[in-house]
Amino acid sequence: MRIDKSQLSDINKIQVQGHNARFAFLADTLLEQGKDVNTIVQKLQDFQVAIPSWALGAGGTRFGRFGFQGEPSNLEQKIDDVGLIHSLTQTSGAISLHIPWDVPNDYSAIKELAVSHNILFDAVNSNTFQDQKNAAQSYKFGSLSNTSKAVREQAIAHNIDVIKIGDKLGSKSLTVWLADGANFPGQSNFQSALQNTQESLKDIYRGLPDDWKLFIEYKPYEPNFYSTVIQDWGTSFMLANECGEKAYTLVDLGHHLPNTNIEQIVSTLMSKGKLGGFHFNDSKYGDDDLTVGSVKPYALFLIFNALVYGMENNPQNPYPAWMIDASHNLKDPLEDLIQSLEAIQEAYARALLIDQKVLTEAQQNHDIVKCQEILQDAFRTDVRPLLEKARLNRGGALNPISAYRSLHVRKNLVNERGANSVASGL
Ligand code: PSV
Ligand code: MN
Repeated sequence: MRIDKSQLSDINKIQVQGHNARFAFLADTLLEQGKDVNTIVQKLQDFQVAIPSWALGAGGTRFGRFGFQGEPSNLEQKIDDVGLIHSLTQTSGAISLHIPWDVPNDYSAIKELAVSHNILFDAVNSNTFQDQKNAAQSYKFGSLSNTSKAVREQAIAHNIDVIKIGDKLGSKSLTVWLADGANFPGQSNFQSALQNTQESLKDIYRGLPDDWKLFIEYKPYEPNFYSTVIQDWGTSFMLANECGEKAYTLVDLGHHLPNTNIEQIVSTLMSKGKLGGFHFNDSKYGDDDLTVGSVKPYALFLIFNALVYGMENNPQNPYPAWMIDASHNLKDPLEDLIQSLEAIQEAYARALLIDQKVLTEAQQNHDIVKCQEILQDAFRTDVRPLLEKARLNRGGALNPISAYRSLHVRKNLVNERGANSVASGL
């Protein structure tokens, strides 16, 4: 199924009057405060978030998986699904592949399909947390950190293969997330595990094309519950620094212990020019992979404040690669992703409302009350008309969820793919 712009403009026609009134009211209010509405809308139009191929099917837990009908069962269908979300939201113009789940059979056909949906290939992800059929070595006791040289070499070679696959598609970055760690005290030697990981990452880095980036993701626990080799941003930062200037830290919002001050981590990394990529999701306890903004929208807003500040003030930091890394057990995965995209755009728009100059002045005067007022005033603003405007300007849906439902997207997908179609992935 494809959604064309004329279908959306028919649906938008019914809603546009309400939008115009909401937008005019907000634009006037913001104008009175001296805010440049057009620039904000343009920034929202330009903001694109990659969708990971593994989030298009229903996620599961170790207790079970409740599939969702009409899931994409191959790479072509996954790209089609991202295309559907992108036509509605106009903010998901990229897909992030996981290898070996998403190895293309016909590269030019896959590239053409992506172009037809206006979709780019974002970072490619390697997988050394599962054993592949007929693999010579097992990752049961780790991959890049393994005590066995043969295992490390297999994992390094896999990462180099992933780079080659990504290169053929036009990707420009490799994300490495390692499950490596220990489940029990005494199981492994922290120093040699870290040293092995560093050497393995350097080998991968040597295989990186000049215009590529290496993103090193961290996570405190799971699947190992005693220790993880790349457990926190400091470890990732140190590894990235040792690899070289094309290596960066990747922040996944779910990969922090409860109450960690993620906005401070973001600021530190950006000031050092080392924040390469960003995975959005929400969490209550750990790597819960919940819909973005569903649990802690204010924390997300504060993180965006740090990101906006960094994007404006840290030329040493590259423009970060944005991706959603979430999945949901119960909802329609596409509706879940649409909700996440909306929450990301909302947090971004609110952060753009903050007058950084006035905030800096208040900070310098130690006017804490004013600082808080500035942040909360932005957070309390209903920015949805700005998001609607950005979508409308790009030919998307004023209200993506209601358009998705009125076009019966899921029903169509089930008809095309069958009720029992299952997606591969996490
Ligand atoms: C596992 O925690 C994980 O969700 C990481 O966040 C990676 O980005 C993703 O899997 C894909 O490997
Ligand atoms: Mn992630």
